Amino acid sequence: MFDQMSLYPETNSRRIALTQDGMWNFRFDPESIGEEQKWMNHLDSSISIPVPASFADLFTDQYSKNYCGDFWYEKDMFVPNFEGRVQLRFGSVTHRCTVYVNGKAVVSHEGGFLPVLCDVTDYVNKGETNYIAVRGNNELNESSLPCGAVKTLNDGTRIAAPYFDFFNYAGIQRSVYLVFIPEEHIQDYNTVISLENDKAYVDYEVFTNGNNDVVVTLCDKENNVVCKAQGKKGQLQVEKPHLWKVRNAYLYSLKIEIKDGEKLIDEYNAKIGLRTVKIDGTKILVNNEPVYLKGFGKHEDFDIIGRGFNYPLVKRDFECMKWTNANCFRTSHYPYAEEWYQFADEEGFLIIDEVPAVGMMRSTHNFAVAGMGQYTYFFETPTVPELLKNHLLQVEEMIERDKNHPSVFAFSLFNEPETTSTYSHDYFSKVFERARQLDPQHRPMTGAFEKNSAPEKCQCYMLCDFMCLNRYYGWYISGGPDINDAIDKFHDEMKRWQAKGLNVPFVFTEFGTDTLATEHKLPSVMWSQEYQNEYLERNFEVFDTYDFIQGELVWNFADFQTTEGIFRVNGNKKGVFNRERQPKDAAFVLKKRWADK
Ligand code: BDP
Repeated sequence: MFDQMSLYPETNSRRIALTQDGMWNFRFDPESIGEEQKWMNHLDSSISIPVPASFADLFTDQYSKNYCGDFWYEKDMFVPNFEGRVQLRFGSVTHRCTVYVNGKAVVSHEGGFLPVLCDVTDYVNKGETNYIAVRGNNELNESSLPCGAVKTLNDGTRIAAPYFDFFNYAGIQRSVYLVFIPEEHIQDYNTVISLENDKAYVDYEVFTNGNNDVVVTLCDKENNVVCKAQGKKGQLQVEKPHLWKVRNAYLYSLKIEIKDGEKLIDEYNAKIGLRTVKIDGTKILVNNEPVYLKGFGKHEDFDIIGRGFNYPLVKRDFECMKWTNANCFRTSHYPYAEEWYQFADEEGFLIIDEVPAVGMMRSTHNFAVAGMGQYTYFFETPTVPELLKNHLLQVEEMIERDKNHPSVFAFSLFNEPETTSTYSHDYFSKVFERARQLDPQHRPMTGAFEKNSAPEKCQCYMLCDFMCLNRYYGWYISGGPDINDAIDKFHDEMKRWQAKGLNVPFVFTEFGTDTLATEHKLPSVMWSQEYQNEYLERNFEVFDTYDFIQGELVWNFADFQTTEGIFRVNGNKKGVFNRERQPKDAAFVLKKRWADK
């Protein structure tokens, strides 16, 4: 339980959330002199920059785009003379930051994809303008998540060398709120749902920092009171519940109040969905009914704003996903802005929520090395204890933030690490153990494995409640005219998994081809739209052969930006949609298949 960490800011009769999005002042600090020169008191020679947004694609020069190091944001912020505690909440600052208020450091935070919360009550002057400064940093190393390195060019310029295949976007990429909450307040809550006969039970726990009583009220969509309970811990019973169903969601509102007799001390209004999730043999069950996962691995990625949060983009992405008849996506390769999960709750999408544990393989070309069977050591290096500390921290923060979303049905604790050594087993055992302790809903835990994690070699598959495989048979392995060989190899691997008799569901969390929306060719060639279609159809043949395969999430929903290199044509083009969210031909193939799958 983190004080307020998981509670999305809201305005109600006891709380006020004021957005601080807009233009902030900004400056790069390549020599890291800001701290010494007291930029937290005043930022000279700054420029205006929008929040939320990644800074990289706002500029027209190389240096700013690829900037790697410290950077500062600052803002004069009027703090009204409202009652209660004052907090500043950043949806995220990538990859790490220190927040200063009126020149004083309040909080430092590691990790670029989860909220940064600062209690600034003792630092602000209410009824006045206050000076807020943020020192950010976007360097990559092997003890932070995601993993990578910093490369220094001959002229001294430093650039990021990610061990992962997406652009190292950074900045204040999500919304910022100034929040007022009462002194005695709701800090957090847990809900656990169970179903029996025609009833749903919500076992809840509310955490507060005081001793007054808690009242919990569940209302339906029309705002009718369904049931009430009193106490910090208890159970709500719902007769004839409207279940939260996949692609047919129903959300109840859960009002949590702290009361001193009749006096209302604090209030928080959440949305919850009544649903259960379970793995039963090779089936994924939602409300005890089997679900086949159809959808995508995604990125938070768009032209100009980079990884910056943007409501219209969320809306468009959900509309496109719905149009393809999808029901699921993975937040590859990091937890997304909270608003994505709120939409998924409403739209009935399932989410595999992924921690930013990507790049845990010493290679900048994971995707290529993966096919070659080469050992890419990682977990025997001296930075591992520090990495593990960060990994556990991010798992904690992710589960704390997302644990009450009905859409989140599983947590993914890694993407494509080295998993063939006993070191990797020791490392991930600790990560899984911690994650299992933290999730009140006991959701399935998993991780996405690349091809080196073969059935005979992988030391980590046994940690997972269901298996997630990233496979590129017909792309990185035996592509183009060799596709028949690729499919033989694919069957061969699946038969070897089958022989292990794991009795768990297998989901393909990645498969796909780079495809240029401009290319058409008969017969098909790699990179043409025809090849993407053929590749998908051939992969489906394999999926449909084994009944333990219970899901297919295509890589990727849309084209996205990556580091430059000979493997990428202005980014990764494996999108089923292009970066502007218009369909390639493959989108129609999926729409047709998923209509009756
Ligand atoms: C996998 C990675 C993913 C890449 C993808 C690809 O998990 O991040 O973008 O392959 O090569 O290695 O397109």
